[in-house]
Amino acid sequence: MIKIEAITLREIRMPLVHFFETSFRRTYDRRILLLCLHCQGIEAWGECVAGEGPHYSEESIDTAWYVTREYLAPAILGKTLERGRDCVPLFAAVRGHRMAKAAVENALWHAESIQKGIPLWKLLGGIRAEVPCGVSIGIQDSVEQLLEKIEIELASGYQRIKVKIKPTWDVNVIERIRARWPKIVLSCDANSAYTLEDANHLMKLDAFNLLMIEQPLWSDDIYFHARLQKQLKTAICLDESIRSARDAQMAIELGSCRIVNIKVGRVGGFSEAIAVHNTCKAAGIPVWCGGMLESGIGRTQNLALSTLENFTLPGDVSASKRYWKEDIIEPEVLVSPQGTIQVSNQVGIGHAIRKDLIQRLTVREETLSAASAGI
Ligand code: OSB
Ligand code: MG
Repeated sequence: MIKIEAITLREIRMPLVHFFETSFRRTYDRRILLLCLHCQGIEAWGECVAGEGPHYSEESIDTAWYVTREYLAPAILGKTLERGRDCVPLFAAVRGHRMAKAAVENALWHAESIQKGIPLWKLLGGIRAEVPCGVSIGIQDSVEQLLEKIEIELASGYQRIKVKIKPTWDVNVIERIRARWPKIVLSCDANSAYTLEDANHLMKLDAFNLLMIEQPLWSDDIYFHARLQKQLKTAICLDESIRSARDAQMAIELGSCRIVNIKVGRVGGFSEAIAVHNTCKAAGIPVWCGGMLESGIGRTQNLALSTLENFTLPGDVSASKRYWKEDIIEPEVLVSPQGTIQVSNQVGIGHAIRKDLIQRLTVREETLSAASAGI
């Protein structure tokens, strides 16, 4: 039983070791919303993966703060839940805001794993303790810089390289990468930078033996991706478009993709992420775990999810040091020379949370209790 006595919201600021550029935005510093549940002596954590602004999705850390304070926290404060997933029906009256919901739900699963004295990954139903990893490399100022970065990541052992593309940084760039490394496992991610009118241009990518092309078209589209997949030899992987198991079912039935990227924040929490995983597994569609430049808390929760059976492709789960000079967990996430991460067998997320460091990084903090919520 988990009794939720109070919820602390806090915003931390963490500068990225290197800027990260997608087709929609370049980011230098992260503003991260962390959430801590206080449950009769248990402190359980969640990370909201919403961005600084509404660019990847409609949500931002400010909308998540608002929705959590006004709607999600009042729905659970003072209540006693048996399992983490029991919050889902309590949040049903709030439409969307999946990243906000996920932060709360994931913290509840963390609480449940601590209370049961087991690792979070086992509570989720994971079956492997070693997770294969890939990296996502943003758009750089020059192709030379990108090649240099790829060289470093390959030397670290990463099993798959994914590069971000956009209309002026695509076929030309992939061609250069393939000329240098004909055999590596390579994919690209457009973050919705194209339309169907670009189909002929995108078909040029078929020459480069890519593992997949991620989210080429509109972030809310499933139907037109099916039209594009019919023309492309390369597998399409959907990211932004898949917000639920029902979306995954639709995409699979229409033939919109052959691979699915699962981000636990994008689909609204661990229970929906498991449902997406199961839908894909039943249809023979492999999945992998996406990333959102998470701090150690979100990163270890992604790792826990990646231990489920159908996560057969290397995910965007990579070492803490690729993003942060100092991570907020201890030990930080480390990657083996074979490009894998060993998942901890300790209770909960399996890493200690550096509360002193979190406190120093905090720029805003608010604690909600049953009394403050007027319950
Ligand atoms: O589309 O996968 C994406 C980061 C921010 C927003 C969207 C995406 C990404 C990444 C980064 O690709 C993956 C990571 O955290 O390493
Ligand atoms: Mg993506």
